[in-house]
Amino acid sequence: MPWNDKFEGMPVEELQNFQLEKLRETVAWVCERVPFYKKQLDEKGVKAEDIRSLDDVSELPVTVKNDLRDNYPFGLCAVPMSDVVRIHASSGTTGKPVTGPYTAGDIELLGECMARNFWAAGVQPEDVVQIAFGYGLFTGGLGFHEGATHIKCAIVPTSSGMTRRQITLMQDFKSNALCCTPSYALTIAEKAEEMGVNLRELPLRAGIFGAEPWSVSIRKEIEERMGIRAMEAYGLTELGGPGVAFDCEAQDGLHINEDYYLAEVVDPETLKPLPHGEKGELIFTSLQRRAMPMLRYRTKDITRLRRETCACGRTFVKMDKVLGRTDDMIIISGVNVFPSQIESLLLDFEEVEPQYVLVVRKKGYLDYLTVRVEVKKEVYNAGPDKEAEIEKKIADHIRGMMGIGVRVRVIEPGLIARSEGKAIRVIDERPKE
Ligand code: DLL
Repeated sequence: MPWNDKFEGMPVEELQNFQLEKLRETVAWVCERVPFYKKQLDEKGVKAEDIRSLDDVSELPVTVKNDLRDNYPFGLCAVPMSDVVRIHASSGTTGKPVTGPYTAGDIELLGECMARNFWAAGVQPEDVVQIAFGYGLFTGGLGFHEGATHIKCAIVPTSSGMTRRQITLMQDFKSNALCCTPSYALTIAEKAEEMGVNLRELPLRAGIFGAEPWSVSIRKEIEERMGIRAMEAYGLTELGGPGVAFDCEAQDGLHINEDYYLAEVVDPETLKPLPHGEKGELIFTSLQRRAMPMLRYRTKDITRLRRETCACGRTFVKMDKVLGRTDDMIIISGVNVFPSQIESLLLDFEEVEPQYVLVVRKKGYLDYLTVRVEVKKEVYNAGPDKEAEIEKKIADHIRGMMGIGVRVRVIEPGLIARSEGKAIRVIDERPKE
């Protein structure tokens, strides 16, 4: 049974009527309160009452990260500061951070969405939940905290880092669930092995991981090493943090919290809506957020949507695991490549550790890719001939599966910096335009 059967199991038609009503409300809300949106809606000649069906969402203006930056910090805020109870932010790699203000109702919404995520992962009120996402401006730590609070779990708010202590607390407090980035989960697993702690023997049962792309192979690797089910969370600061979409027991795509978010997939070049099943850029309109609602926010994340009867009984539309981002796509010999595709091919080899970086360089108009991947200790110790053999095997496999030539360099285990939050998987040495 889902956490909130009324919405999670609502018949699709009823759900869509609900979305339509909330969409109109949101458009009216921002039109009255956010000059940036009023101007754009006026220019397009769209009013809330003109929206007759969900397809009409395509008449609304899109919002991009730069709009948030240009209006930093609170230009897109729809409520006075007296109604704001919390402000999160994401630093990103360039420019000003993106702000995420919340009303008390927005925080409640975040808690509800995250409770659904925990519940679907089998987390119960009597469970001890260790939250190793960063607490602070990042939405991960406190976002998960809200969800576990709704369920009334015993929360261990470790935040990220101090990996030895994470493991000791996991043993001492008998944590049943762990929440962190998938790359940090691997760091924890590795450290536990080093400490001689068998995580599989601990009461740890479930993990909820997210905030960065991870392949199905990494999921299996984590499940295997920790003896848990590895579930997923997806979200972004601009839409309120985690809690946008979550994994159910079927582990076959993430259910989007459709009572709170209206999802579209569009062609990233033309912005033309794409039918379900086709891959494109994911766009969200928030339906019930009040402090900083977003109309058609372009996530830059690439995925596809599926509306199907899920084994779990939830009716919410599903998105596939994020395949990559429009901005981390590399074009090698004319082929679009996402780091996550390479990741899953690397993990087809038993000899490698799940630690790699992709180095992208430019020569003329072409991008060149070098894959640096750690190998297991015994393989590394076997010497250069063995290394060369594996490098060739991996490069051949990538060529066979993706039709691109890459250079593979196997490296000593432990050489790649371990992640405590979002891992850096791509080093882009191409000149900036
Ligand atoms: O990462 C929110 C979050 C926290 C989600 C904890 C899940 C768990 P931002 O820092 O704003 O917010 O980064 C958002 O991270 O556009 C995706 O590119 C990526 N991302 C988030 N979740 C996933 C996921 C948080 N499950 C950006 N799979 C998004 C792949 C993800 N990418």
